[in-house]
Amino acid sequence: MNDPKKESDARPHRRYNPLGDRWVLVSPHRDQRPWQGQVEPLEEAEPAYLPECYLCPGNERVGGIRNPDYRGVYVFDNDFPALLTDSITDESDDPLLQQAPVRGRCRVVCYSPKHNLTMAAMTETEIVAVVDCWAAEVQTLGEVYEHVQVFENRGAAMGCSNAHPHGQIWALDTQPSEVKTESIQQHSYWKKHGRSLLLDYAEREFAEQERLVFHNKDWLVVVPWWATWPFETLVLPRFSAAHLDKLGDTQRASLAQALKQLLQCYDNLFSTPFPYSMGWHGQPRSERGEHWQLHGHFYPPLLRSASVRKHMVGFEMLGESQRDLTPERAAARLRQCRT
Ligand code: H2U
Ligand code: ZN
Repeated sequence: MNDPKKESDARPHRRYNPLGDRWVLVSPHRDQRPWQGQVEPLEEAEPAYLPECYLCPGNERVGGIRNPDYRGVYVFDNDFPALLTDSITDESDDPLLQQAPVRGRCRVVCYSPKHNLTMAAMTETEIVAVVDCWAAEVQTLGEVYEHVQVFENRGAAMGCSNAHPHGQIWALDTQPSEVKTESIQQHSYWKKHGRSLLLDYAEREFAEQERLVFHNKDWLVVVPWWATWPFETLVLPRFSAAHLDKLGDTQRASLAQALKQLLQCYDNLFSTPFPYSMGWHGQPRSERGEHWQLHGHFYPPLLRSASVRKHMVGFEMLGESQRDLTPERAAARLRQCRT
């Protein structure tokens, strides 16, 4: 009989994402196709303090508020929040033109006062301070809001407006679509198997090894079986954890180590500050039971060099996501970039 792993390294197939309930088309035979399209601009080195940066200490933001002379992590209310504590009152369940109110709060987190620092270059102690800030925000906002989305857009390729190391937190009184799907999927897996989908998945990936990028005693970083972005990764706790605020001190320290290692691999891969969108999914406020497991998603757009990115267009907009490079090969390439 053919070895299915060998076949999936050379022939088209689809893989299922049980967390997101969707399929991805994998076309490994197409990995070497030529590229003559758009190239991404290279990012230029910047100084540790930039007078015109609205996130640097002591500078005035666009709305007129001045940042304090902060020395560590600094978090503030977004001056241009996508969500307000106020929403519409004319809710409608019209089957065609449905609308619903939404209330929330948006925050901005500066990881460091140094404009040109990246998380990969921060010390593990400095990264723990960022994790502590995320955890504190998840805890306070999670007492009021259904879902707290911690995320970061890094690099111009991901539409990030500013190189200063920072992320965002949007808290809202409902589960956004991606989170709702993950709630449903994790709950139905729990009902069927009496176990956590992502704890089972973490065990499976650790046993198989081939999609593993980094691991320590608490965390795994894998290119998931169902990855859609070329070098997408999933950060998985190897223990049961509902959300960031539930992590103990040693788990935060080992997470800082995992994040630093991953981000170094990313930056080394194409010898460029790797752009990405990343974010944490944890248990929403109203979810009960043990099905929900904390995890981090990294979605980087680069495909084959610092200047060539993947575009999710054509068949991907009209059919489903598609990739050429297999997750196994992507993981092997990231592993080779470890320092
Ligand atoms: P991104 O670079 O990830 O888009 O984040 C920048 C955020 O900072 C963005 O949400 C906010 C923007 O609304 N911002 C302020 O809150 N104050 C400012 O003075 C400028 C930008
Ligand atoms: Zn700055």
